[in-house]
Amino acid sequence: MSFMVSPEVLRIAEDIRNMKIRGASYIARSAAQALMKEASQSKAKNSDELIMDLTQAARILLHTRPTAVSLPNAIRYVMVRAYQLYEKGLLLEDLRSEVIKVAEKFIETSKMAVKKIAEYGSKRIEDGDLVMTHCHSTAACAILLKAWEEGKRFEVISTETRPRYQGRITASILSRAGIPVTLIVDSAARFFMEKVDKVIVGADAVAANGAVVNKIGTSLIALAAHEARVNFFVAAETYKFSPETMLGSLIKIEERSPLEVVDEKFLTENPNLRVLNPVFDVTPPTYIDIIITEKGVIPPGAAILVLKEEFGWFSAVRLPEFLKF
Ligand code: RUB
Repeated sequence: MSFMVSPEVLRIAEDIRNMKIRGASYIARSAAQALMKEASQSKAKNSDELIMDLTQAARILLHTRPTAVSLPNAIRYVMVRAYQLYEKGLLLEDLRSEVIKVAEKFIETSKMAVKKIAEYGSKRIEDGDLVMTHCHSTAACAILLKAWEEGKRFEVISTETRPRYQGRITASILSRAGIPVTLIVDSAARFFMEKVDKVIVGADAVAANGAVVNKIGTSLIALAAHEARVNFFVAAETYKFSPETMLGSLIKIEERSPLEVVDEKFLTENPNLRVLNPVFDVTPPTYIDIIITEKGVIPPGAAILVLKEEFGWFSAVRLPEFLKF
């Protein structure tokens, strides 16, 4: 029996955990890539051992970060097919190469989805717009970059996104492309909202009722946008929709170390102080105008239909045991 996952899988899992690999779509593609590495590098002597090695790799990857639904969905995409092929009786080398193909297909589909979202989303950007965004979403950035490439002229406000400052990544990417960008502290979002024409953010997860889970602070920005009657758009590939929420599961909100917020010295000097660091929040569907997916633009209320099309009504109960948290 082999049951030793490849060092590449452990490295990718660690990079997801410590956020060297971050952002829901990059996390999903990296997980698929890790399974691909496992398939190609596993020392399994037969297909039984290979499927066990893949399962172990999948389990390690699943427990790296809890909120981005793209991660279990990417793993489900590869592993459900891997199990089907294994049960069909594929021999070791055939199973190996088929799993590699499936993982490659997921990565390709994910990249295409972002392209499509950029196409659909850029149509919503108009000349003269002031667009606010939060955190760093490759899908939201792709929309803005596409619109700029198409010749639309607009400005962007990017929140810095405490405590990890992913907003600086957004500001840097967009401004390097020539887009005028203003970087603001997160708490200034409402101050600027009256001048904003639309908000575009990404998503880590979309629930069956159309609620969107994204970087902490997103729901406050949505609230401010709602108050100011500013459109609030979400850019999300369909593999960020959570089938588990069809059966009432709640999406787990990741809590990270207080040391991302304050330093060790501050904690030692204030021993009675508690610092909490939830890194995502839930924006209710009532504050969301549209969700831009690669299949088209939908109102949040149609999230359940996307889930039904992707996974079927009873998908969650059919999940393989190892994918259940
Ligand atoms: C990133 C974040 C992004 C979504 C969407 O959080 O909240 O808005 O993941 O990103 P973190 P994308 O930095 O904690 O991973 O559109 O690139 O999938």
